[in-house]
Amino acid sequence: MKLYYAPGACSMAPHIVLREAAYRFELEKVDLADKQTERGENYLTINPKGYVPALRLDEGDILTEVAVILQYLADQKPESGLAPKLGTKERYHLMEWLNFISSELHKLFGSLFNPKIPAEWRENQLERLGQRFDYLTHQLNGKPYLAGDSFSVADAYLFTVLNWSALLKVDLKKWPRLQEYLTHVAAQPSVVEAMQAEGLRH
Ligand SMILES: N[C@@H](CCC(=O)N[C@@H](CS)C(=O)NCC(=O)O)C(=O)O
Repeated sequence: MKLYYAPGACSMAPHIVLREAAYRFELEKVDLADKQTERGENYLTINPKGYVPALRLDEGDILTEVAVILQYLADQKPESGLAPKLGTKERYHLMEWLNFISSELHKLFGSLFNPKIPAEWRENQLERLGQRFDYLTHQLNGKPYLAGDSFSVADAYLFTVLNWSALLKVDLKKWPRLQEYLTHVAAQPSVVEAMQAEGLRH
């Protein structure tokens, strides 16, 4: 298996899960500006959508979209306990979280990466993010993890996007539970290793 990634991007979520579930895998960095991989391949021939992550399966085909890759990885190793069994009510709740993180957090944060974002629009996006943070704070009250008592693929994804706060100058002071959650998940060995491998931490 090979994960195409960019340091600190949303591809870090499947990277964390690959480590958490003890997969054997390779990493290949992608330069998102010129769409070249570190081995000199045109990334558009691998993922014509041009964004990371992409996972090359051992059979050769390519899987994309964070929420789908995460579930694939969890389902191939059910013993890892990273997602409830397919078809169960708990699994639909996990999917609910993955969809929320993708459409309500990932994409809202994503717009803040654009250096051309007008100040007024940034304020609007921050206000909407704040509403999502209020909801998350409520949901994480008294719980160590997002979707149950143990770390799941939803935590790998939530950590990855919330971790952009510092970089994007999104102040989490109003949401101490989220800051606490970030600190707690950051200490997870799979997260430490993924961040080190991506050059984000010593
Ligand atoms: N819908 C995609 C979005 C992936 C995405 O937004 N990737 C970003 C990094 S976090 C990216 O590669 N952006 C570069 C680009 O779109 O050219 C998914 O869930 O995998």
